[in-house]
Amino acid sequence: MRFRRPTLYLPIVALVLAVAPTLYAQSLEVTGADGTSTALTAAQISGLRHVTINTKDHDTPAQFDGVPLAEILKLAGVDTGKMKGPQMTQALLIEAADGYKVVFALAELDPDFSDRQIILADKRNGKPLDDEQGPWRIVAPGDKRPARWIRQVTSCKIVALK
Ligand SMILES: Nc1nc2c(c(=O)[nH]1)N[C@H]1C(S)=C(S)[C@@H](COP(=O)(O)O)O[C@H]1N2
Ligand SMILES: [Mo]
Repeated sequence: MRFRRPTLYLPIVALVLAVAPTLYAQSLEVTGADGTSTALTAAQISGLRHVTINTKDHDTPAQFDGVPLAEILKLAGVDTGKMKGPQMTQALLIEAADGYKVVFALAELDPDFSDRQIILADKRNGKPLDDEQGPWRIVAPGDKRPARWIRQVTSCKIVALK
């Protein structure tokens, strides 16, 4: 009999069940203006173009690494660099695991419109973000208050004003 020793395989089953929700949570849903969604894994996100920002986290100097939101827009099908018309009333709605939400106007995120750096950060001072903040957090140093520095980001979606 193959499964005659539960003491051997039960701990393995328990471990897989314990870890599965965490693995599942570690994907980021990106949705375009047409409603098409893609789930990006942590590995896919770490493969995207990253930048490093030296800023302050509250009053403490901190370095963040992350993906410019312009890259996320491209994945959502936005042709950055040629935005006009309807895109001037579109925004990126970013949602977190606790239900917190923020928006950035698309024009805030396109390097042709703005020199602001706004990133989906995955590292703080060289280390992956902890569970309270990560795996992804928005870092937007140009905001004087950090209310849009949304922690535990789960999805990014293009939305339009009607
Ligand atoms: N997911 C999530 N992110 C969030 C919030 C929140 O309630 N949920 N609060 C925001 C507000 S109002 C502030 S001031 C900062 C606080 O950042 P801190 O937790 O690093 O101090 O987080 C922002 N990011
Ligand atoms: Mo806040």
